[in-house]
Amino acid sequence: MSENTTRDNLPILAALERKVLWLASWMIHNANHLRESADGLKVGGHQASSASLATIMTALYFDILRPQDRVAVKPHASPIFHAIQYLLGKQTRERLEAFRGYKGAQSYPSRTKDADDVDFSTGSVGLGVAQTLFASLTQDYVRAHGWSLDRPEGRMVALVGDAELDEGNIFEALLEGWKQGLRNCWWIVDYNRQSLDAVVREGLWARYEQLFKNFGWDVVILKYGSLQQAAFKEPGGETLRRWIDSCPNQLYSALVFAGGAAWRKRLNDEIGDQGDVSRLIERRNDDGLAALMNNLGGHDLPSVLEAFRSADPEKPTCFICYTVKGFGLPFAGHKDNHAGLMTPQQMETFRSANNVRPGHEWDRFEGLAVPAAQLQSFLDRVPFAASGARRLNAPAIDVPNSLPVTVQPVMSTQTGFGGILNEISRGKDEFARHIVTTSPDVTVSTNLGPWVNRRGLFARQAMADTFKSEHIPSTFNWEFSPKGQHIELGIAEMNLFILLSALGLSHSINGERLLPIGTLYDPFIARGLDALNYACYQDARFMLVATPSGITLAGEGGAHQSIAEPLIGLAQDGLASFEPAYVDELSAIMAWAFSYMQKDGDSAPSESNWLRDETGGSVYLRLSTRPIEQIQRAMTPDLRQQIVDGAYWQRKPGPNCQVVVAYSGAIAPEAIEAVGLMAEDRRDVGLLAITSADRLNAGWTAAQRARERGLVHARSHIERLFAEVPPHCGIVTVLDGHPATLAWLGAVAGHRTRALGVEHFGQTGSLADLYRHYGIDANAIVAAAQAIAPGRPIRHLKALP
Ligand SMILES: Cc1ncc(C[n+]2csc(CCOP(=O)(O)OP(=O)(O)O)c2C)c(N)n1
Ligand SMILES: [Mg+2]
Repeated sequence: MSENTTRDNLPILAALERKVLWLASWMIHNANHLRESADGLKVGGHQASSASLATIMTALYFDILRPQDRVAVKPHASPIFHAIQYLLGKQTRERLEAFRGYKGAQSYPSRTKDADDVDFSTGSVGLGVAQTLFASLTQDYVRAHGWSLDRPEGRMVALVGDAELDEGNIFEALLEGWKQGLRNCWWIVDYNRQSLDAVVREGLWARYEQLFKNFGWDVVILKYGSLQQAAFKEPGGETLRRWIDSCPNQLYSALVFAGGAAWRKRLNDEIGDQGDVSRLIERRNDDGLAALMNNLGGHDLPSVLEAFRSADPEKPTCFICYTVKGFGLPFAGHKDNHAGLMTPQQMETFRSANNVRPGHEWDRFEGLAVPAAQLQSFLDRVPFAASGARRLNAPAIDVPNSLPVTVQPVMSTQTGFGGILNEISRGKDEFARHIVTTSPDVTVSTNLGPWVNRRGLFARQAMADTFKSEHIPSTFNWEFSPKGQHIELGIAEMNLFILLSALGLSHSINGERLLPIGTLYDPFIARGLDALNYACYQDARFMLVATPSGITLAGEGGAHQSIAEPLIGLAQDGLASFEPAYVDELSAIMAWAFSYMQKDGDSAPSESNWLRDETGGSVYLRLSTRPIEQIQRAMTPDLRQQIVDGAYWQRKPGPNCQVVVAYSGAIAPEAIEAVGLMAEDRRDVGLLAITSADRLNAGWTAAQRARERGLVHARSHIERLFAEVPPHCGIVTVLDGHPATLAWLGAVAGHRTRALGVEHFGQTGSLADLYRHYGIDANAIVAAAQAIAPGRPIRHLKALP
C-alpha cells in the first residue's frame, strides 16, 4: 500500500481505532457486568492496559503488517487483539461474548487455546518479547539452510509493556540477538509509564534508548503526536514542549486523568504568564487542550504509521511509544487503573460518545462516521488478512526405527547420548539435516562435542576456528557457518528454552520443520522453568536433554545436584519425561521421541497405554554421567514398546513374591545389588525398571478416568505390570531424585510401599558416601524391604549407621 493510499485511509483507520477500543471495552464490560456469573466473581479484563495499545495495534494490523509477520501481543492487550480479529472476520461474536469464560476468547492471547490465529502466546511477561527475537533467529537459520526461500521474510514483532522491561530474560535475549546479528525484529514499547502498581521511574526511556543502541538496535522514540508537533510550531510552542519534557510522569498521568480544566490551571500556573504560550493555551477550549496534551506519539496514527514504515529490516528496531494507560476511557492516566473496570454509568457515557445503540453493541460498524460499505471494502483489502491461513505446517520427517549406537560394557547414558548423536551426524539424510542442537555454554560437557565437530556451528556469517587455522591441536572444531547445525548460546538458561520454543514452532511459523535438541545440566532447568513451561504451553516441539543429574554428580556438591526435576518431569504438561538407566533404552526412547515430536493428531488416548501419543509433544531426558554395566540383550519390539510406555520387568516377580524393587535411572546397580542381597531370604523378588515415571503415571490416571466414565476394561501399562504381583507384596521404589516421583506406585494396586530418594540438598562426597547418606544404596533398599514386606529377617542387611 503506498503512502498516498494510507493518507487517504486515515479517516478509516481512525474509525477502526475507535471501534477496536469500543469492542474491547464492551467485551470486558460484558464479561464483568452482563454475563451471568453464578459465582459472583468479577473476571477483570484490563480495560486501561488494553486501551494504551489501541492506536498502535490498529496501525499494525490494518496497515503495516503482512501475513508473514508474527506478533507477540502484550498479555493485557488481548481484548484489543480479539476485537481486531473480529473486525477482520477471524473471530466470532460468540467467543467475544464469552471473553474470559469457558471456551471464550482467552484472557491473554494463546496460540493453543484461542481460535483467532495467535502467533505467540503471552501471559508471563517478558517471555513473548524474547520469543520474537528467537523467532527471528530461527527464521534466519531456516533460510540460511536453504529452506522456505519461496516465502517472504517476516518481521517478528513484540508489543511490550514498559514495566515488562523489568524482566531480566529480555536483556539476556538482547545479548544473544547482538551476537547473532539479529534483524527483522521490532519491539514496540507501550511507554505509558505505568505498571500494575505504580508509575515508572523518571527518564527510563533514556536508559532504554542507550541500552538498545549499545546492542546495535535502531531506537525510534515516538513522543509527540501530530497535534503537539503542530502546536510546537506556533508562537510559544517551544515553551510548551519544554514544559512537557520536564513534567514528571506522575504529574502527567494525574493531569491526563483530571482533564482539560486541570491542564489549563496547571499550565497557567506554571507557564501561563509568558505571552505567546498563554495565547497558545487560550486558543483552545478545555476539550481541545486535553486533546492536545493527550496527543502523545503512541496515540497518533500518522506518527505511528510513519515510524513503522521507515524501519530498516536489516536492523532490529525498538520503538518507544509514549502512550496513556486507559487512553480514551474515563480512568485514563490514573495510577490505580490497572484492574479498573468502567462502571455501568461510565459505560453508558462511553456508549453515547461512540454512538452505539443498545442492542447494537457488537455491530461491526455501529456509530462510525465512515459508511459501512467503505469500511468493509477496506477490511477486505487489509494485507495482513489477505492470504487466508497464516499458520503453516510441514510434513513429518522420516525417522529411523532404531538409532544405532555402540554399547560399551560399561557406559553412562550421557555418553550414550553423545554416541547416538555422533552416529546421526554421519548421515546425509533429511533426518540428520533437520536436527538443530543448542546449549547454554555446556555443549561439550553435555557430550554434544562429536556432533558439533561434524555438523558445525551456525552463524549467518562464517567464522573460522582460530585454533585450527593456527594449527594448535584441539579436540573440537569450532567453526561457524550458515550451514552449521548447532546454535551456541551464552549461559542464560532462559534463552535456551525460549530458543527451543522458537525452533520448535518452525514448522508452523516458517513452514519448515526442525528437530531441536537442547542440552543443559539438570538442576538448571529450574533457572529457566517458566520459559520451559511457556514453550510447552505454546506447543513447541523439542527434545530437552538434561545431564548430569542428581547426587550421582557426587563430586560437584549440592549446588549442581538436582532433586526436584523428576517431579517437574512428572507434572509439566506437554513434556514426556524419561529417565533411562541403559543406553539401549535411551536409543529406543530417542527414536520414538523424534517421531513423537512431530505428531499432531487425535487427542484420544490409545487403548494400549492410555496415553495421548498421537497428539505429540516435547520430550525431556534426564541423563547421568555415571558409567554403569550395560545389559547385553536384543531389543525386541515388545521391550521397545514397554520402555517407551514407561516400565518393564527386568526381573519378573514370581507367584510367591514378597518384594518388588522399582527403580529409575542411574541407581540401577544399587537396585540390582539389593535384589541380589535379598534373594536368599525373599522369594521371587521382582525388579521393575522404570524408564518414565511420567508416562506411567499419566497412563494410569487416564485409565482410571476412563473406567469411571464407563470403559470398564481400560487398563494402563502399570496396572497390567502389577496385575500379577500378589497383594501382600511390598514395593520399594528408588531413584536419584525426589521420592514422591515414584511413591504413587503403591496406590496402583494397593501394595504397601516405601519410597526412597533424595529430599534434602546434596553435598560433595564419593558416590558410596552420598548414596549411603541419603539412603538410596543397596543396604537402604534392603532395609526398606524388610520394614514393609513379610518374611524373615534379611541376612545381608547391615546395621544402618
Ligand atoms: C512474570 C509475570 N509477573 C507478574 C505478572 C503480573 N503482571 C501483569 S501485567 C504487570 C505489569 C503491567 O505493566 P506494563 O507491562 O507496563 O503494562 P501496562 O499495564 O502498563 O500496559 C504485572 C506485574 C505477570 N503477568 N507475569
Ligand atoms: Mg505500562
